[in-house]
Amino acid sequence: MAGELSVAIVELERDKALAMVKDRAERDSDPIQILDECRRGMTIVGERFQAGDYFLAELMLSAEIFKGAVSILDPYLSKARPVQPLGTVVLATLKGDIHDLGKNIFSTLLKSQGFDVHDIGVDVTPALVVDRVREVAPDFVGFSALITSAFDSMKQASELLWEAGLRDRFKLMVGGGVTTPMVKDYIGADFQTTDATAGVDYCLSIIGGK
Ligand code: B12
Repeated sequence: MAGELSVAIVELERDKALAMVKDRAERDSDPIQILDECRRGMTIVGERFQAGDYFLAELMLSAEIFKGAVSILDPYLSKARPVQPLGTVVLATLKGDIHDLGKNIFSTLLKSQGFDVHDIGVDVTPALVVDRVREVAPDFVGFSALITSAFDSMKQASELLWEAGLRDRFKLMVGGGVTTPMVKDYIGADFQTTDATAGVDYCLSIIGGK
């Protein structure tokens, strides 16, 4: 059953939802649990959209509420971060896709575990990915996808990274609601998931094995 916070997000009660997030965070509740309740609300909003009960305007409003919640929680999640980063991650949503809620959750969870995250945003060109990877020299690169038409941009980025001689220096991850093991193979990634926690566990396991 959805909690009070999830319901406030589903009902698009922005002020109420954000006040609840702030209040719970200040009262020392586990920020990851609060984030998870917000995510559950977003899942229900997605279901209503798919059923035709909600339209784009409602989706956009819920996305704004979610972003507000993440920015309130970010300092609480960072409290536990170690001084020396565990590893470096470059994240992007590729050309043709502007969805970023899942990417932002993954970024927040990675930061809470002590990773240094370079988020280059949405609708990112493959060439920009190559530039940032060359500049940052990350341990991991993560692509987030919610639109099937972004698969080709991800594949192109992966190919350009090989051509630039950079691809064997990091693990390539792909995540987001529309991704599958077949998409992973198509773009030549090392790991695929639709669960941000599994992505964090993967990064921890690779860093732990180094
Ligand atoms: C919210 C939403 C929007 C919001 C996006 C707000 C934002 N800032 O992101 C808005 C309203 C802007 C929007 C716009 C559009 N949308 Co939209 N949208 C959705 C919706 C309802 C939810 C997506 C979401 O945020 N889910 C919640 C997040 C938390 O889940 P997630 O991304 O999977 O992330 C989790 C994991 O996958 C993981 N993860 C995510 N990324 C990564 C990356 C790595 C590396 C790792 C390890 C893990 C990881 O972490 C998260 C937590 O576990 C979906 C429907 C659905 N049920 O999925 C449609 C959906 C994705 N949209 C869709 C469409 C078509 C559009 C539009 C084209 C609509 C239009 N006609 O204009 C435009 C997009 C334009 C574009 N070029 O991108 C379609 C895509 C169809 C397809 N297969 O291509 C969907 C599936 C709806 C549908 N059934 O038709 N949308």
